[in-house]
Amino acid sequence: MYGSGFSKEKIKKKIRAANYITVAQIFLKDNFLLDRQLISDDIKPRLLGHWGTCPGVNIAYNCLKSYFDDENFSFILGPGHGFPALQANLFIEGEIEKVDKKATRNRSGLEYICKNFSWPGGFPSHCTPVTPGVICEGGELGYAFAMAYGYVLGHPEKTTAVLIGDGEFETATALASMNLNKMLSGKNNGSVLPILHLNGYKISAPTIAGRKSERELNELVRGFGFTPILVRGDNEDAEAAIDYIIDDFENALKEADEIFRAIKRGEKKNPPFIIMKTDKGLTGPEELNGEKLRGNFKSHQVPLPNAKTDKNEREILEKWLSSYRFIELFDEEKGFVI
Ligand SMILES: Cc1ncc(C[n+]2csc(CCOP(=O)(O)OP(=O)(O)O)c2C)c(N)n1
Ligand SMILES: [Mg+2]
Repeated sequence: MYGSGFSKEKIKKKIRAANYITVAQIFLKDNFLLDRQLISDDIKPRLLGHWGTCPGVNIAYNCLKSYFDDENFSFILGPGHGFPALQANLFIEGEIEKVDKKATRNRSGLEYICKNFSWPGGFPSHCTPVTPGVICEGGELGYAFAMAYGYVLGHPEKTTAVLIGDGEFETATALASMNLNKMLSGKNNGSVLPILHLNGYKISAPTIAGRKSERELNELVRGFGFTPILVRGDNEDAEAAIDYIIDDFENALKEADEIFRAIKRGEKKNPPFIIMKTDKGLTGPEELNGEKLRGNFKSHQVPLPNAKTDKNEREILEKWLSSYRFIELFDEEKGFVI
């Protein structure tokens, strides 16, 4: 039923490629493959988008898709503001090209995707039904969890993983939905795998879950009838963080899978609930003018807001983009070499 193709090296490359395309969508209107040094004209005139959540989305998406590789698996994204990440992954997989002939997986398609993100007449800034596989207008947090349960209702063959932000976890709808496993668990329905993205921050402040001790958060999750499983990538070095979190993810998914199978056999078990701990804006710039960006609310939207006019910010952006070594992963004619 489940794939055995969980290749860490491949997942790392996919995450690097998705992170690069995420950042390129937010900032660039030209020079998408960094053929030359970034200049002001390469930067979009109005910078929009939400970076902070995206690296976590790219990690979860690629670990899950590598583990659950069958048609009965689906992924539900709570933070619709993480659209650049979703779009990046769908582009890499060729799903955008299926509905939009210009989104070819070569240089011209990459340019098209990046230039038209949050651009007049182009792609939106949040998930919307024009995106393949999306049925809801993104922007209002809280419903993802309930949707996941609705999706598997009466479909024991289905598994869905639902990613919710720790800010979203403060909404009434998401918190009330924590009770749904009491009604919808069991062998007649499918399996829901909630993943709480514990990046510690919402728009401009810390989250309550982010300030709880590990023990207190685990007990909260247990109290709702789940089995908490922690995956973490909060090391100082971004590449090391991703390395750790992929290993943790693989173990967590195996554990979750075993619990789901036991529930399907009719055993009484509390379903799994993954807590994914990462820095907000992981792999992004660490600081700007002495202010912390990575692992802080300041990475929520556009972390280098003056990249068009400020040479220093532009240089940080160029270093940031280059850190993904995208050119090793992409052939401008043949597309992705991952
Ligand atoms: C119901 C609702 N309330 C408020 C907002 C405004 N809003 C947009 S993003 C955001 C923060 C989300 O934080 P979190 O869920 O932790 O996501 P992160 O970006 O940290 O992954 C908020 C409050 C919203 N979109 N929907
Ligand atoms: Mg958050």
